[in-house]
Amino acid sequence: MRSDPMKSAAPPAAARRLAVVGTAGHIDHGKTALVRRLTGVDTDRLPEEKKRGISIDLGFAPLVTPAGVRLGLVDVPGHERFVKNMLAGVGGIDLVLLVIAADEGVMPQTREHFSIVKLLGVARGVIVLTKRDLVDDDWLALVSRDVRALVAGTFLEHAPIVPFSAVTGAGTAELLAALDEQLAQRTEHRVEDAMRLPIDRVFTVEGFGTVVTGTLWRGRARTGDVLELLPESREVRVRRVQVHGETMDEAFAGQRTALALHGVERDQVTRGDWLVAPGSLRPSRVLDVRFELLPDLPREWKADTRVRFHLGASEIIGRLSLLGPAARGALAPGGSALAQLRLERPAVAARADRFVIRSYSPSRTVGGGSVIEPVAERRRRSDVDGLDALELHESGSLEARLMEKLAGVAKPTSTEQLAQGVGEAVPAVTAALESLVRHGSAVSPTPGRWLGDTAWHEARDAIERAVREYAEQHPSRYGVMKGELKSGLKPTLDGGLFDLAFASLLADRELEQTGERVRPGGLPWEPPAATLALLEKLERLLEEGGFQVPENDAWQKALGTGAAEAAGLGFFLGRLVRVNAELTYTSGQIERLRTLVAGWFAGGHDALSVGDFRGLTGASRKYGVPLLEHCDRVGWTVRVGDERRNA
Ligand SMILES: Nc1nc2c(ncn2[C@@H]2O[C@H](COP(=O)(O)OP(=O)(O)OP(=O)(O)O)[C@@H](O)[C@H]2O)c(=O)[nH]1
Ligand SMILES: [Mg+2]
Repeated sequence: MRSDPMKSAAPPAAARRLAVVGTAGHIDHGKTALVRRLTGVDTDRLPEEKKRGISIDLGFAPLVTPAGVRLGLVDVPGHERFVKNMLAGVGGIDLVLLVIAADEGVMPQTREHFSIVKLLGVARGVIVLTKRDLVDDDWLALVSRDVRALVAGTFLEHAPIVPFSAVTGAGTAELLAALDEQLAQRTEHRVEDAMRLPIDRVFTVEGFGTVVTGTLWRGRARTGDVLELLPESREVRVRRVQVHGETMDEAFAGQRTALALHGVERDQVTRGDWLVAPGSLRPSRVLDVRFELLPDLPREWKADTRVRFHLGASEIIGRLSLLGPAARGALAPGGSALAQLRLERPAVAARADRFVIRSYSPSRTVGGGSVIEPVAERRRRSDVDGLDALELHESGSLEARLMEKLAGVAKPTSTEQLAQGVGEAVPAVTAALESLVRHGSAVSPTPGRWLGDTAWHEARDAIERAVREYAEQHPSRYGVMKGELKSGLKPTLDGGLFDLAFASLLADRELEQTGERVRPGGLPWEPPAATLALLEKLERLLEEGGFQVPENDAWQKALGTGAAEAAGLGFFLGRLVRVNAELTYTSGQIERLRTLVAGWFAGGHDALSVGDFRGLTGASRKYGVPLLEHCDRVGWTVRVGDERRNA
């Protein structure tokens, strides 16, 4: 069920004018006051927030910048106990407002929040020195210098620093201008990718049931869309889409989005769950990652440690085990290592997702990193096998990563499966695979399926070899039966791949097929003279007694070794005919039989009995019955009671 396409779809141009901006900074530094000054929205809505005068959970407010960019502002709490909530809000933001009170300067959560946005790979930001009204110019200059030192060598190195006062409004215009200037340089949202939204709030709305909100990370969400709720893997349908309280037909990546869902109860969803395009992501408790330890930690990091893993709006407890050389020692501050996360609950991750790691207790941010393999196999820490592949998967080109996925897979894999395996969108993966095919590294034996070049050639070689060997071992047979060939190769060759490789060998004339028999292409077939001689001898034996032929075991004994071979050749050449399990005739005898039967009916007879048949052919009942049944089978006669009629 899709909404009217004429009504929906703000063009992608409109989607380009969307962004999500998050605050960050120490408690009481004026984040909420700043958001209120810019938007008029008080994001401290909870009674406890009002009572204590601090933010506890996330707050949201819309803002249209002077340049017309529609922003969703996410206001985060600064208190060290609520960093967890802060983390749930900053995933997916385009820009950070690093808020530092001019009177207090850089404080512990200034550093921690700054570390978090760095670890999450937030690409741009504006530094706001709030409470400008409380300090003089000299002090402001001093604090500015401190801040420059803090951000030196980071993504905020050249970020504008805007002095601001929520009380007087000083700096508002400069702040908005700085926002627009920074947003103009940001990378575009992946509107066409598979939809993905981390859920940061869940509530119910009278008449609409369960509503979830989050920053739409990728893709679009439309009324009527069927989505998958993960990690539960529950199918849900979008009943209504809202952006900042306004009902829309469609929301795009880069928007704060509220979705009313059909198919799920309020208590079946929690912060940290995900909504994704069905089948696009798989939950897993085991992930392979690149882990980076913060440089300002006071001590080394142990190789196997209980941690809190933060991705999107989720916090999951688990163990982080360093892999490879680091597994035997510890990681020094500022270092990085391949690592495996083994979590208590499944995470929903994609390759290259950035995450944050906090120590279990006391909770503090210690590092983070990026996901390499979102659905990994458990491995022992000391196990170094496959670490090369993991490194390749981390930083290799898309082509190299695809080749790595194709290697060792003995049947064609779909584009979708490969895209999931390498964690990239289908169009990019298709293009890379096509380029691999052009360079001869991969093949597409059927549209939309792919195979490494090696596996493909191995499959073709295996078939060709089997056909050749059969032809050599059985020179008197035209070739191997196709079914026998396929089942013989089955243990090592996937049936679907056999069909594709077989068809391509026929098309290339590497093989020739006659009826069900297959032999090497371009190799003229000549049955061995000895077998032919034996066949002629058999034909003479069969014809000696008119229609009263010797039974199969009789002539087999008479001919000795090679009898079966000779008979097989006779059947293949059409010189012998099997009438029943005991009786074999030559094609000449069967031809004479046909002439006699046709003559009988042509002579004015209506019916042919077994007695008549004996008179006609001189064959006793023992031969007459099977021969007449043969006539029925091939359609020369029709049986009516005990008699035959002309067909
Ligand atoms: N004089 C002055 N006071 C300010 C300014 N901005 C905020 N304040 C005051 O500082 C206190 C804290 O402001 P908030 O905006 O709640 O601080 P916050 O950063 O949101 O705090 P948390 O969310 O708890 O981390 C409040 O009493 C504000 O009135 C400012 O620019 N000038
Ligand atoms: Mg606040």
